Amino acid sequence: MDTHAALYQQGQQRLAELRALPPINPVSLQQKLKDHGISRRDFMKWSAATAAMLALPLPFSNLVAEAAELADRVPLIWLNMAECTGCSESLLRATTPDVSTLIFDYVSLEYQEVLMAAAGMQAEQNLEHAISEYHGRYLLAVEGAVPTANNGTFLTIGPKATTGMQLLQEAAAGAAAIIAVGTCSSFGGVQAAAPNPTDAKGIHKLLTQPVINLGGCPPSEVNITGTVMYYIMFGKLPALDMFNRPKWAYGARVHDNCERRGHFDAGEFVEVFGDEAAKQGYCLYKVGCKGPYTYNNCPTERFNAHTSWPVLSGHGCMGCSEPDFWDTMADFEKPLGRQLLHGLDATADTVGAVILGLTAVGIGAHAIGSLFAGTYEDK
Ligand code: FSX
Ligand code: SF4
Ligand code: F3S
Repeated sequence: MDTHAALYQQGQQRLAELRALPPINPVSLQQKLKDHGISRRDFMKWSAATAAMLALPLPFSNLVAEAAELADRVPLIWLNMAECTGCSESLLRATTPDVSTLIFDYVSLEYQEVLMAAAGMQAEQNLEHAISEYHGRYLLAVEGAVPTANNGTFLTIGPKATTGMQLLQEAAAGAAAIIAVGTCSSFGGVQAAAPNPTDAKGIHKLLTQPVINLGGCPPSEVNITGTVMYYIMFGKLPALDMFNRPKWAYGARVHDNCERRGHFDAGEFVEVFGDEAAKQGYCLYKVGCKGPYTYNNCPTERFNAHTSWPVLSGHGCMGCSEPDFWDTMADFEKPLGRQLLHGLDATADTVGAVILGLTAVGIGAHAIGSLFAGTYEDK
């Protein structure tokens, strides 16, 4: 049996198991869609687009649709550690709710500090209840890095001043799968930037279970929803890259799908922000774009209900989905070429050719990336 047929069968089996569980949400997804004026046709279009985004062939769109309808059978606990809440914002950014945001509204979101009405003791009780009631069944999403210095006391949460470290351990113990939402939770992010006074860490460094890392500061709402959908559909992790990021989202370089790539290849660069070249939409490499070293689907999926992404809005990619980007990708408005390609004395005018040359001899950006992000495996 080919792999897609086997995967389809796995999905069918998983969804049958979920269907046998009682619904947690009293209102069905169909009703919710109807209430928001989203037609069945739009929903099926969304299902087909989601299947395509997950690199699955068209027949899988039926599974996506069914998984969306069963999304409330998988309880979701979302913890906020040390971060700016941009990940939650990214998810909620759509001005008019589209299917992705509605599904998030529909999943059984048991605990989410930004969205829930409860506060104080009540919030804490909700969390304790969800952890014990759904032990072994819930999906755990964690946003933010975990400060570990001083026994974790740089971050305490709730009325009992539980440290982030403790809370993470307690919630992770009963989780069926764990998603690190954003670069902070995946790799430490801005909290872990040098000199990292609180010894902040990505959650995988504190856990023994596998963690799916969704790099991005913040990650797009499609990468968050797509990952949740994949888990609901198959009950397992998707194929992951060397930094445990889903390949369907982080498998290609920003640079390779960028709409300004033709200008890069033609040597047409913005020299300073606001110049004539900027007005023409030329390449932003010389003003610091890190797209050649960054893996993410921003150019194809974009943000804010697919409306825009950093390069389209006129600023270079900052490499925000890569480990340690605050330290390794800075200065954000200067090319990295000189530091990276030491010895080659690459001027910004020739660096395009140099990067292309390296690719041609088989040294891809992943290899370059791993030179300065190689600490990932050291726990
Ligand atoms: Fe902020 Fe999330 Fe950046 Fe971090 O995003 S957008 S600092 S990845 O944890 O809230
Ligand atoms: Fe696009 Fe940046 Fe690559 Fe230029 S360097 S083509 S702006 S990703
Ligand atoms: Fe981040 Fe670059 Fe995308 S800065 S949002 S990975 S374009």
